[in-house]
Amino acid sequence: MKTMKDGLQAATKDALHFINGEFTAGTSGRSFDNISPATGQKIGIVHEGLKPEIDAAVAAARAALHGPWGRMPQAERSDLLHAVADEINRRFDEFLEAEILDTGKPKSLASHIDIPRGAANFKVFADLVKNVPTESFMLDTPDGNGALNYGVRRPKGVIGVISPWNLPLLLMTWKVGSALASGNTVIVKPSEETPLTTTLLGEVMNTVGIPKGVFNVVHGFGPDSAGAYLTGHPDVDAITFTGETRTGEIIMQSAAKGLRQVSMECGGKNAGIVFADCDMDKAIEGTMRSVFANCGQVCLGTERVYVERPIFDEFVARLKEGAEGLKLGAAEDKDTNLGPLISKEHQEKVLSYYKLAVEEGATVVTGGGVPDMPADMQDGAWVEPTIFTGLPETARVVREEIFGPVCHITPFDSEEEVIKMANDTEYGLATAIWTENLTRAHRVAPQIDVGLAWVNSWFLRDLRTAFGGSKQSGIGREGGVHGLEFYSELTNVCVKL
Ligand code: NAD
Ligand code: 6OD
Repeated sequence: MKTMKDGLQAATKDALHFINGEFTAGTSGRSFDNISPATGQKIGIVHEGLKPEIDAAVAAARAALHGPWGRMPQAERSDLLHAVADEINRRFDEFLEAEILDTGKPKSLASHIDIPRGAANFKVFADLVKNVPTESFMLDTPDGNGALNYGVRRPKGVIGVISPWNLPLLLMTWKVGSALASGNTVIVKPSEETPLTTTLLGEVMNTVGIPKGVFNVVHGFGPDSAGAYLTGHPDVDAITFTGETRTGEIIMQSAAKGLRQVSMECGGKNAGIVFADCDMDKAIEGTMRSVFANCGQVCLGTERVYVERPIFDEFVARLKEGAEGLKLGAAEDKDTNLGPLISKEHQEKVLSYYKLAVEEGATVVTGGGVPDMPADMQDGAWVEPTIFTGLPETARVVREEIFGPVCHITPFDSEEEVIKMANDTEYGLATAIWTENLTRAHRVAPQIDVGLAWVNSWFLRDLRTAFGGSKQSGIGREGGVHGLEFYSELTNVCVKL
């Protein structure tokens, strides 16, 4: 395993685009610095792609659809995707190091979630695509002979993938795995904050023999940069996006031209619901993770916690104790369980909410500021894990997505009241319900207007199931057969007998 020092040296190599199987700096002549969120130091440069790079990537992806990839039998394609997963696992330490450099997240987290899921996302969809049937119907006809209808799935074509920075490899491969398994070709525009693992994946694609042009990467920003050129490109057949709701709205406008389909996985302001009949140890452990994991930068994370009044004080005291026990520090330190935020800009945003909470009248149970860090990390994007209480449901801190290691805890008195409070949001991504009364769990879960409802767990993922959100948390579902539906065109063949 390389040390962080070696890694820093290695990462000073440029993050290049990957177009038609070749690494290239492109022709824009533009680049920007890749900054470590843990130290504030430059760790490399990233080449910025503009229209020419997107045009080249789209042309390569289109050509690949008509080349060996398009002609390949499904089983062979699935085997290649298994090989991609195996190669990610073989180069596990390199992916881990790249992800840690870009995000500063604890190694313990990235090695258990980000990198293994990066590999699993290829295996699951490679297997699934071989086992999902399509519909068929016999139709009566006046002559009595009937007609046979059956569905045939075809790749949708060239897919634009726009991914965020919080779980860079995991969220990008979540889309790419499903898209490639369905026979499409892709152009990925990873977040400008986290270019490294997506770039490394280009090497993996070449090593295992994925044909040129099937997987392309163009780096850059959103507006007036690679992101906007990709989503506005007329030869991109569909766009899959994960990121902020406001960005999703802009991308939908681009996609409207030419009626191109979108899949949107966007923001959340998720409620945790803790009933007095919960197993308190489980509820605290789960809520600690759902609030603070990945420094709170998880779309599924809990930012609003509702606790039934008889256990409110005990719950708040125990969550406070947990938050104060978190260890912020270097990614490779095995005791570290909280990393930095992704950037100084995001730090400013989170700190502005910490300030706003106080202005809105919150009680600061713990945190609320910038922690004291060792000298080499003082320029990093660190914030304290934070808990607030005492705000009304109308407070901005209770309504707006913060995306940091922070929650607000509110007491409730009845099931009916908490369902109403949980649903009083413009978002609808996820909830986590804590109760030992499973009848209650089955009754409450479907009444929360979200795409994902966990009971006595959080972020427990079966990749065969539907993933996505309602209201402003997204459009559509990916995962399992739902992903295959988005990434395929279904032709109904009607044969008159
Ligand atoms: P973001 O919307 O700022 O950026 C996401 C991606 O969109 C980046 O690659 C960015 O460069 C690109 N982009 C920005 N403007 C664009 C434009 N005009 N055209 C094309 N591309 C553009 O989001 P972020 O800050 O990277 O991620 C955090 C957000 O993502 C949070 O709101 C979080 O809830 C959400 N998120 C949702 C899910 C989910 O599955 N629902 C998962 C992870 C993150
Ligand atoms: O687990 C997944 O497949 C997934 N899309 C997780 C999203 C996490 C959001 O930050």
